[in-house]
Amino acid sequence: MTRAYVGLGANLGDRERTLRAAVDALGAVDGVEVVALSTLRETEPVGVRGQPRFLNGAVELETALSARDLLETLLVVEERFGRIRVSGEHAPRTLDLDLLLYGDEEIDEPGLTVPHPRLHERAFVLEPLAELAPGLVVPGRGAVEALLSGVH
Ligand code: GSY
Repeated sequence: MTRAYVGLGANLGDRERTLRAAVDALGAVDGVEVVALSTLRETEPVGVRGQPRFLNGAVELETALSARDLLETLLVVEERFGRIRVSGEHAPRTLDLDLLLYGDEEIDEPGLTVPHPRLHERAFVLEPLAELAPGLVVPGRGAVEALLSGVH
């Protein structure tokens, strides 16, 4: 079993309802157990202009799935909740599930980069991670609190 962390985001529709339903859907998958859900917080859009505010959080999982199978599961759940990948990665989204961490592994394969490549520079990801796992070390980057102090 591997401890994994998934980033949650939404800026369209009933954001809280969608995020909570997505977490329930993840917990219903064979080989995935939801350990904890962070606070869901409203955040200003980062790196995109003219978009609605996001609701962001993170979920801590214990999983028997490989990182690749977990990623595929996230994509299936995103699609189930209406994520349509049309206008590139900067379009508003009903649901965004990002694989942030998979144990202490560093993976760099086509379509699968763990830790998530922008995790260390995003407060909207680091804050819920620090809430779930104080003292967590992001492989290759360092302690989550230190990363967080660098983005504030
Ligand atoms: O990568 C996630 C999508 N995203 C977000 C987000 O989830 N929250 C905030 N606050 N800004 C964002 N910009 C992008 S792109």
